[in-house]
Order: sequence, then C-alpha cells, then structure tokens
Amino acid sequence: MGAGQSKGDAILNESTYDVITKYTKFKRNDILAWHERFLQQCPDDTQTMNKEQFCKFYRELRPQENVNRLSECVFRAFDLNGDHGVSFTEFLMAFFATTEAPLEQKLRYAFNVYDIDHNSSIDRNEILLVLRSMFELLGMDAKPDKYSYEMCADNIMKNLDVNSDERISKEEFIEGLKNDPFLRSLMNPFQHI
Ligand SMILES: [Ca+2]
Ligand SMILES: [Ca+2]
Repeated sequence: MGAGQSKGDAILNESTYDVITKYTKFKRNDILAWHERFLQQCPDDTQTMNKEQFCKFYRELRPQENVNRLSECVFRAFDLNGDHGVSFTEFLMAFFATTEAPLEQKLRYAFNVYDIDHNSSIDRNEILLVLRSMFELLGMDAKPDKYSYEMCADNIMKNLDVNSDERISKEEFIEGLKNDPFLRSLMNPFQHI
C-alpha cells in the first residue's frame, strides 16, 4: 500500500462486483459499504479474514445470539476454497445466502458447517462436534451431559442417513432438513437470521 493511501481507498475490482451481483441481491452501494466494513476487520494487507478476525466480526453481526462456538464452524463453512481465510467475495456471498436466500441455499451452507473435513459428507463425529455449538446457540447448554449429545447424534443419523452408509450426503442433509421442522430447528445455524 503506497504512502498516503488508506485502507478505505482500496477499491473493488469489477470482476468481484460481477460475481457478487450475480449471486446476491446487493446493490453497488451496499457492496461498497460492506467492503469498507470488511476491510476494517483485517488490519493487514491480505484483504482476507483469518479465523480470529472472522469470529470477532461474526459475533458483531449476530449480537443477540450466543455464537461464540458457532462462529468457528461458520468460518470453515464460509471459507469455500479451504485456504483458511475468508475473502470478501466468500464473505458477502455466504452472508447473503445465510440471511436472505431461500431455505435450500441456507441449508447448503449449513451442510458446510457440519462437513468439518470438507469431504462432502457428514459423519456422526462431525455432528457431535457441531451439536455443542448448536446447543449453545439455542440456549440448551445449561449442563447437557455427554449422553444428550450422543442420543441426539444417533437420532440425527437415524433420520437423515437414508441409505444407511453411516454418512449423510449433501442431498440427504438438505432433503431431510427441508422435510423435518424439528431437526431443522435443532440443526440449522442460520434459521433466525
Ligand atoms: Ca477462502
Ligand atoms: Ca465430512
């Protein structure tokens, strides 16, 4: 960054605009405002948020909710290319999808939240890990014992793993949650935003 230039001067290139306007309903002014806000969160020149920066920002975006644990899971889900950083394009597309998009699009990101190792399927262990964040978000973390998590995970596997291969595919996840309001309320981290 040259002398006299501040981060606020950083401009978005047209291809970023094109991608974002194609996949979201944001207008140019919205995108500019988000970009400025985004850059304030990453003080280095990378223009990409690391996990710590993202989690802090995400907690600010959902101030009424307990997303302390969840924000780390959401970081992995928003980092679509898996380079351990969330770029502006990744952020704004994901933020739109998880707040204003139709249910199916929200569930696609919800799937990514659970698919911790990015292998395009969810196993019981991944469910157990994310359930703790969901219990916290839903205010169910008073003192759940190990047993409640295990029971819950078994129940989820039983209901979503339609072909019984011990894994939940993206299709099983989306179809299952679309058709089961109870599981959706328990598992979708983006239902209230
Ligand atoms: Ca990334
Ligand atoms: Ca997985």
